[in-house]
Amino acid sequence: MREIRALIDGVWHGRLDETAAVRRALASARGFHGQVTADGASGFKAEPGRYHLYASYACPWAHRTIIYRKLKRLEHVVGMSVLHPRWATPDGWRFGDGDLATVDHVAGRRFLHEVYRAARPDYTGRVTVPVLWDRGADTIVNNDSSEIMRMLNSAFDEWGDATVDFYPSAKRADIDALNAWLIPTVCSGVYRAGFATSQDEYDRAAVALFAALDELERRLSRQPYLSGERLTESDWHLFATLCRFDAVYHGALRCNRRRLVDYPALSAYARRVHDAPGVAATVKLDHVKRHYYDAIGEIDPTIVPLGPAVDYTTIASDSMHDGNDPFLAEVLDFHRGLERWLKGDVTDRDAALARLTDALAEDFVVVHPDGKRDGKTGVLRNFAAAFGEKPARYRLEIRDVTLRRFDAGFCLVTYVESHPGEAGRTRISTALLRRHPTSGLVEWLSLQETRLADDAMRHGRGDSTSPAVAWTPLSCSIPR
Ligand SMILES: N[C@@H](CCC(=O)N[C@@H](CS)C(=O)NCC(=O)O)C(=O)O
Repeated sequence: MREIRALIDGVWHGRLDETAAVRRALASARGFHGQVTADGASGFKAEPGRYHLYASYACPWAHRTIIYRKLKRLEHVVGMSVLHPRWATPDGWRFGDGDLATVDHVAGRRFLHEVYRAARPDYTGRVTVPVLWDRGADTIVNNDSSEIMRMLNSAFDEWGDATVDFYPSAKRADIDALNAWLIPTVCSGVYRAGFATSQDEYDRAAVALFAALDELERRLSRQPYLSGERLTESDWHLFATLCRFDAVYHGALRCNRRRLVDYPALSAYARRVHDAPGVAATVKLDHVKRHYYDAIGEIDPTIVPLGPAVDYTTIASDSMHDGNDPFLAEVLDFHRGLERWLKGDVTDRDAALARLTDALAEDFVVVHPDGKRDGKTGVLRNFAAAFGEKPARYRLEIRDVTLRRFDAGFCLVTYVESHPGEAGRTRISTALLRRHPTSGLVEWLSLQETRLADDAMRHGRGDSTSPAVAWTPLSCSIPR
């Protein structure tokens, strides 16, 4: 059974079995929902120096409030103490005084659960960040990030930047509607997937999460921000999730069908938001990684993740051949050399044969259209026999070349090869190659050739007139 940390009736439990009864007790926890307002009618009047934010750079919920404090220029109005990202200890969130945490600037407490108990001695609930503390009343005003964001957005405008408004009245209905879908599906969705306690629970959360990311990709390829031309509250909800996605959600929380970088519009959007003045300083991936990999013990190790769904044709950054690729030039050179050799267009027959024997370093099998197979010896014998068929004038054209590069140095090369004047000799060749990491030789791992009717190619139709001839595996160096 999973162990969690929580306060139950004011008693701190650093290692608590998450029984059904514990789940029920925590689900009914009320939390803190006081409101700071400019006029103080709520009992919490906005004043400089009175309120204090307890936050963590690791936590996306707290990150949103840190961004607001920064972008609304409230750093001198609302204080802040930073909790240490290592959280999966029996103490839960704790203060510190090193690189990754600060002391508790309000009361010098050591742990966040002490802050909660100071506010409500019989508190029941998880001890979470962010927390907005009232120094005047010595209590927690609020521990809900969405509500704290709204307060920071407008209650302190007398001292902060009143021109910055992430919840403009004209857009409120849109923002609320968007948040109602975005927060549970995406922002909490990564947690529902990551901390699922059954495969079914994980599958549902992860499928919904990636469907939502697909939808967001479509939306953000049409407009710069979620609500149109301007940054609004919903963007901060989304950004805090996206900037963690590839660093931790993809790996630690198994949200791995795709990475953020696999979504062109979403990743351009994340960079755009990140580049807004002040934001970059709030993104601290060292805190983020420390925190999530610390929590990994809470993740069910038996859950099988959805992904990765790697589409090798789309991750290639240089998928189309630009005409100057040295690797490709080497590959095509070899192909031309082989063809020349086949056609007997060489002066020293024995040297050419020796070079080819060297080149075809490992054994391989050629499967002919009729299903007959040839090993290396047979192929060389056929090649040698072909010497007698040397045409009057040897010509070879290679065109429509594409090169796709994959991870670990693998490349897929396709090209149309034709021999003008020789009917039935037009072929599409598809070769899987790589440069051997230690020998540096280009290895032909497999070659598949599909013969085409010459007139079909001339008319742009790539109809195959014969089954593929597959050579596999074929490993050889490229003769110079
Ligand atoms: N509803 C809260 C959720 C905050 C939250 O879940 N914070 C996490 C860190 S990312 C936390 O402090 N978890 C501690 C725990 O659950 O024990 C909010 O939006 O402010």
